[in-house]
Amino acid sequence: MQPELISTKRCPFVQRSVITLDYKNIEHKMTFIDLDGPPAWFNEISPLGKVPVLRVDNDAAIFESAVINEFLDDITPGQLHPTNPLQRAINKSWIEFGGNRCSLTFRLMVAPDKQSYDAIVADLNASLGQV
Ligand SMILES: N[C@@H](CCC(=O)N[C@@H](CS)C(=O)NCC(=O)O)C(=O)O
Repeated sequence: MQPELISTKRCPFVQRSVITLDYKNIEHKMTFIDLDGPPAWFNEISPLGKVPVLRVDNDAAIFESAVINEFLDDITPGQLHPTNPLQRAINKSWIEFGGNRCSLTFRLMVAPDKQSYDAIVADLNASLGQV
């Protein structure tokens, strides 16, 4: 059975799981929900009430985009992570870094005013400098 990614439009965390699904050519179903009024079934499978959630075999649900991506990598050929433990750890460090930048991107979308928006843009630009 195809995995099902529970999503909302314009979520940077969902996007990184979609990138992994596409990169690894995994057939999947996308289900979009409204986070302002999520359906009851979503609250039952999502412990934090956040997207993305990956439903597998219509039964188990995995949350946290980085963990979803690691699972998708594990179940398909051609590993995205290096096998060398040190290189693998460095990879995971940058994944963590990326997740924090996803949070900034999300905060950008919900910034209450221009001043907050500009401060987040400055943070993001500084991050790109670090990369
Ligand atoms: N660390 C989580 C973050 C997911 C997240 O914050 N998603 C946002 C949408 S972009 C969300 O569902 N927010 C709903 C809420 O906080 O109630 C991940 O990587 O999946």
